Amino acid sequence: MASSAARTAPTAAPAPRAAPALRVVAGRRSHLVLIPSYNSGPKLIETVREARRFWAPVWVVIDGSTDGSDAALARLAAGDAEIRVLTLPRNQGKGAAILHGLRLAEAEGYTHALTMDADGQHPAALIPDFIAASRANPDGLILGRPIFDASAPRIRVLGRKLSNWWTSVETLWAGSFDSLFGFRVYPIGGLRRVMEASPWMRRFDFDAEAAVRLCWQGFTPISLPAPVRYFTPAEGGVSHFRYGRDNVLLTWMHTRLVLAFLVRLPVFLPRRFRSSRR
Ligand SMILES: Nc1nc2c(ncn2[C@@H]2O[C@H](COP(=O)(O)OP(=O)(O)OP(=O)(O)O)[C@@H](O)[C@H]2O)c(=O)[nH]1
Ligand SMILES: [Mg+2]
Repeated sequence: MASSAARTAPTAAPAPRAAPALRVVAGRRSHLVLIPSYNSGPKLIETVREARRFWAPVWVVIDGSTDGSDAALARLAAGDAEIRVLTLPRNQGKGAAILHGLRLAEAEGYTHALTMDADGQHPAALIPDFIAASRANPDGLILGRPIFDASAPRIRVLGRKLSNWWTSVETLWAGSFDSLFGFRVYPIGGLRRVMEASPWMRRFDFDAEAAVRLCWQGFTPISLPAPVRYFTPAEGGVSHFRYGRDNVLLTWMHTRLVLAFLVRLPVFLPRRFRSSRR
């Protein structure tokens, strides 16, 4: 495996203010893996087992699941003190599930969370590399850049190119990162504050808006490649993406981000020029 430093490509963000200085306290646990799950089927157990091979602790937020996947997980967690299951009684959305986990993690002293999806699409073997990159850059936002194989639906790959173009504009080309990929390491306090200041970012609009708003706050986006797989239903693949509903949500998200960006442009532009001259 190549070293994380070799893959790390920091880029300057148009920050309205300096990023809050984060310190990773030696000897204390700083990073956890956080998995939001809504009706993920048998892939949930596989995902959690894989994540545990590479990290401890692993927390799962069951987001009002009704498919019974939480029962099998409870059995797995009963035999492993490093797995914690948090349960939301009704479905609230991916962003809301992550926020729930972040608040508890912060209360227990964690500074960073690696988020990954529960459907087996993300490469658990890269957890240590991503966390190493985060430890080397505590004010960084470590963003997976998906490497698709032939299993990826073409329309989804094209759709995210459009979303990526918008996030590039909204961050004044601060970094070429993927706006929608959920395999990331977030600074917990920064993300919690950004989310608590917004009534949005609770559902499928979470990933892109979180990255853009953290860049605006001065966190440096660092993009690392990560292979992604799409499983067929026969292989246990589950997706809750709905083309109509979720594209409307994404369009509205970029509309409000562009409006907020335009308001902040007088602050961003000078900073962007200063950082590109360095
Ligand atoms: N869509 C969705 N996902 C949720 C929700 N709550 C938690 N999640 C989790 O968020 C992650 C992403 O959901 P997916 O439906 O796979 O969305 P996606 O990965 O962007 O879409 P695909 O590329 O089609 O897989 C999974 O781990 C879900 O279990 C929710 O209410 N809706
Ligand atoms: Mg998925």
